[in-house]
Amino acid sequence: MGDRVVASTCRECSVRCGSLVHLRDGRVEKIIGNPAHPHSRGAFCVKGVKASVAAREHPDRPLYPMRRTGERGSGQWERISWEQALGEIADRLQEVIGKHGPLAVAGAVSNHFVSRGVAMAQLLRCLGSPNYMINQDLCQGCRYTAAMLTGVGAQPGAELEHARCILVVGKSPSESSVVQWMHIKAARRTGAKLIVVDPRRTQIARMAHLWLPIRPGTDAALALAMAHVMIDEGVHDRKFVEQWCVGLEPFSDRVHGYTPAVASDITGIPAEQIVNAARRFATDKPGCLVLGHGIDAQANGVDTARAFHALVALTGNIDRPGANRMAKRLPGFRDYASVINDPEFRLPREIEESIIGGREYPLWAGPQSWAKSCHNPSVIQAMLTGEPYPVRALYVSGVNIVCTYPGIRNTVGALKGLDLLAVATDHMTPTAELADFVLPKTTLFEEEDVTSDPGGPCLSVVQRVLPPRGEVRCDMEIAVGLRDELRKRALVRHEVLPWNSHREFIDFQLEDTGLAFDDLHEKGFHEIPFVYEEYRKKGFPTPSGKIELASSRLERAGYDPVPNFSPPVYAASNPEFPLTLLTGIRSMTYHHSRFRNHRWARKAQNAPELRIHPRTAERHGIAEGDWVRVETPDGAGRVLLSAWVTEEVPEDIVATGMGWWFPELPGPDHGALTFNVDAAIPYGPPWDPIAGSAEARNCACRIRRAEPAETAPSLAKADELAGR
Ligand SMILES: Nc1nc2c(c(=O)[nH]1)N[C@H]1C(S)=C(S)[C@@H](COP(=O)(O)OP(=O)(O)OC[C@H]3O[C@@H](n4cnc5c(=O)[nH]c(N)nc54)[C@H](O)[C@@H]3O)O[C@H]1N2
Ligand SMILES: Nc1nc2c(c(=O)[nH]1)N[C@H]1C(S)=C(S)[C@@H](COP(=O)(O)OP(=O)(O)OC[C@H]3O[C@@H](n4cnc5c(=O)[nH]c(N)nc54)[C@H](O)[C@@H]3O)O[C@H]1N2
Ligand code: SF4
Ligand SMILES: [Mo]
Repeated sequence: MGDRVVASTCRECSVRCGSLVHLRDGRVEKIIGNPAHPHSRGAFCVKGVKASVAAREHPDRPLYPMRRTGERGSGQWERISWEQALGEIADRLQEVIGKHGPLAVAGAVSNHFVSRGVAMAQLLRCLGSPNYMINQDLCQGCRYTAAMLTGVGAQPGAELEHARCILVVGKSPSESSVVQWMHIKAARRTGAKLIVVDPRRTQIARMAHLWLPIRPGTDAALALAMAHVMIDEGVHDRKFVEQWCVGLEPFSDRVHGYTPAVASDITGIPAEQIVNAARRFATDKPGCLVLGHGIDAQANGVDTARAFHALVALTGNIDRPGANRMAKRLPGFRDYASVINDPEFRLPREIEESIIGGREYPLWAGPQSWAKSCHNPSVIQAMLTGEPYPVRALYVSGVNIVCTYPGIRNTVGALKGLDLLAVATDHMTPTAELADFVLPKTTLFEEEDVTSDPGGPCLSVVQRVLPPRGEVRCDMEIAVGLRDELRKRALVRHEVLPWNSHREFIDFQLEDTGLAFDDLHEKGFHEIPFVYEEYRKKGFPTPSGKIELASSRLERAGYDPVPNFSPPVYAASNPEFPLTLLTGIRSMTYHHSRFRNHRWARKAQNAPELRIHPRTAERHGIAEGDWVRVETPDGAGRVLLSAWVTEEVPEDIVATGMGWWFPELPGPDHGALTFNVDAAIPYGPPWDPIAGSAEARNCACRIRRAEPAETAPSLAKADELAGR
């Protein structure tokens, strides 16, 4: 491969920026943003520049399949061939299925917006198991489920630039999305009004015309009160609502009780600011709503998102220039989610109904659901208790569940007790350390892929620019290899993984578009013309074809069809735990648990932070950089974090990131049990009644200064281990 520049897509995070990969002498010389890319338009971040190169070249990268030789988690491995690894995994699956049936085999993957999600779902479906876990219950699951129910599946996209008013709720784009951040700054420069709802004074909050510092977990009350003002003052878009919405009457009845004064008591935001925000969003048009992860992964997450969707509906801010865009697809293109939902690739209904969580969360896990994946916390319980039925084998790919699921002790306990744990990964994570088999995976430069990008809208292409190192394989090819071994043992009961390579899968995705993969290589993307107001022809994707302010699907499933507020768990005041802990603040150099083994990232941030107000710090005798023990009411809930004294958080809130582990600390957990906030947070109930999400973002806590941890993380030691 000579010197050249390849147009590709960065996939180190879900933003998926178009990239230009500069190759010289068989190496990646540099990687930059692609200004021509319709979605990202040149935006790029430090992870895109550094992480893909570091991940490919990492000295500790697993390059060959490995079998555990010592106790589980002892870190003793031997190299084996792919044939041995896949054959032995298939043998162990055969034993588990023989004893407990196919439902006892589960999978874990990050989500089904990546090709590994399809590979995982279809591999398990081959066996007759619907039980694969995605981490969307911790991510965008509440927002997606809400979108399925309301019909407002709308993304802000590039329309942000043309918006006159932008309402940003629980989103910190300066930390989490370079693309949205770029568009919002551009809109702000041309005079767009910016309203930000966040308990934290984030960078975007500092830029806002109106910052509403809300009590965590109370956003539904704010949205319902804003709707109250709009309807009460008649500033909503009557024509749009009459033509395109159903359920205005019951919705109006519901918001009647949510006066600005009532919502002010709940949210802590002055009533006049709520009125102001509502008037602005209803009259400074067009407007865009940006809903972030700050309102998701909460026990009232779906209703919160639905309440905000109602504001988009009431203002008619949808699929118009400068408003929220409905996702557009290239006709004929098969994206990952459409494959998972295609009857041709699904399991018989009675099997889909037996999924763990299907009965409790039919709109999340059952055949009618958005996710069609199982209820993760219940799967962890099933591994531990055998209820509702045993789960004895787990195949994990592209997710580090020990470090990113709440309740780390439970996860570790559950994994340790399994009959089989196989983990496919590109680096040794605390999850992989507990495996019986580790399967080495490709990194970005070694893979190819094509995805549909609603933000663009466009197809984005990932190109293979370097040969894979060692014997690494991509997800689809691992799944295909395993399928073949299972077939030899007559374990493939459903032929729903028909491809034999990733390229075959890509060809299948493009088959009905008239495009060939090779045609897309030059530009690295394929733009789709954006058509506004398509709902006039197609309607909205709900049973009524309209935006449902009262959801017919919820009503049929026996739920309250109209969104409502319910108080967050931490608010049940417990004087022993007077502070609220916010988790999951994004860090520019990390992607959740990833890059903790990369020097460039550790140099930027070397310890998990606890953001704490100066007066709170003083009251507790805590100074900048001190280790702080954070304890939560959950029995096992405690963690050590490093004080970062800042006025960005109010006095009664402390805030932190997520995902920490340290390669230099002893395995298998590598410090995750001590330093990762998910060790302090339970994955247990209460769960969102619709999506089953646990309250992973906000939690009651208390803090005290701790002595320096004996096993403190050390960059020098990490270097030493990595042989630098
Ligand atoms: N650099 C980097 N970028 C990332 C990621 C990463 O790991 N690193 N992860 C990616 C992924 S998968 C995701 S899901 C996104 C998440 O990114 P975002 O959607 O931006 O969400 P967060 O950063 O988790 O939280 C956003 C804000 O919500 C606030 N918040 C917390 N609780 C509440 C609440 O109850 N109400 C309101 N209104 N606000 C609240 C927090 O203070 C925070 O400022 O980032 C993506 N981008
Ligand atoms: N307390 C708390 N917990 C949270 C959150 C929070 O805010 N608070 N946020 C939640 C959110 S939003 C999310 S999305 C999850 C994230 O949870 P995870 O998905 O576990 O996050 P990562 O650490 O990014 O990725 C895990 C693994 O995926 C693999 N991987 C990553 N990229 C690729 C790839 O391109 N190809 C392949 N083959 N493998 C890859 C790597 O092996 C990596 O170790 O965590 C959730 N957990
Ligand atoms: S934001 Fe950064 S890591 Fe995410 S896709 Fe863009 S360049 Fe890659
Ligand atoms: Mo996420």
